[in-house]
Amino acid sequence: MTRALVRGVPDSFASALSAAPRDASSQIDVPLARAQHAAYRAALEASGAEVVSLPADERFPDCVFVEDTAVIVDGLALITRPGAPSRRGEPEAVAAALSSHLELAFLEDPATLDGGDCLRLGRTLYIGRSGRTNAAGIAGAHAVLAPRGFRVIAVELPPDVLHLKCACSPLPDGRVLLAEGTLPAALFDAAIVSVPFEDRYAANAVALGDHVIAAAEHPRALAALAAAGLRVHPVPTSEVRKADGSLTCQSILF
Ligand code: CIR
Repeated sequence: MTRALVRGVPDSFASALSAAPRDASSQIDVPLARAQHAAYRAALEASGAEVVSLPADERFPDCVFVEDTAVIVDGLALITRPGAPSRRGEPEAVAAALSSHLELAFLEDPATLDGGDCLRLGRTLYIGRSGRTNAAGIAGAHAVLAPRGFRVIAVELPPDVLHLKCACSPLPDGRVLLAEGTLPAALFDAAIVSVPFEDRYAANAVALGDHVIAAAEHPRALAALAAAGLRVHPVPTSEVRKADGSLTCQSILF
């Protein structure tokens, strides 16, 4: 059974990072964020995952976004060094939780890498070079993964894209969910399920077997996923979105 590691929403989530300055309309409602996180956890369970929960840590406003702290491949957790300095302490508790299940590998300064920049397709790991993931981070991931038979492909991201998986995410059977007008489909050696550019936020979805957890606010994307033969679990995302987060970033599947 797939396990999904999640982490609670701290009170300090109200001051989570976001690229745009927070104004009156983008204040985070923490109780609502917690309710949406509960819906997310329920969707993981309905998709067949066993949910493993770590407590929130008030020192880290962004700690709910666990995906950025570890990349899982074949029994190994590559513990990251997140690109945002305020997030550097987040991996410690995640590494401790994963250590009883997986072998651990680590990245060293000056490498930075966020899990949200990593998309695995078969034996290939696509890694976005972004404001958070630098060339040393990609080289560090390559050094760990190449001996295990993985190919690493670096993808240059436009400055307005936070993470690679803001534009695309892996689906079952090797397909890729991709927002039109973001990255070239030819980048991936895979069948593509497209969402319109206007719904690009919904190109970030969590695939588990033939289930997919997707943003409830994007009915066209939900319809595209259903038409692709997937069992769709819509989850509300208004509060994580105010912190530049989405759905894959709230869990680590292992
Ligand atoms: C950040 O800026 O780091 C968080 N506020 C959002 C991280 C989202 N992570 C992800 O999409 N993998």
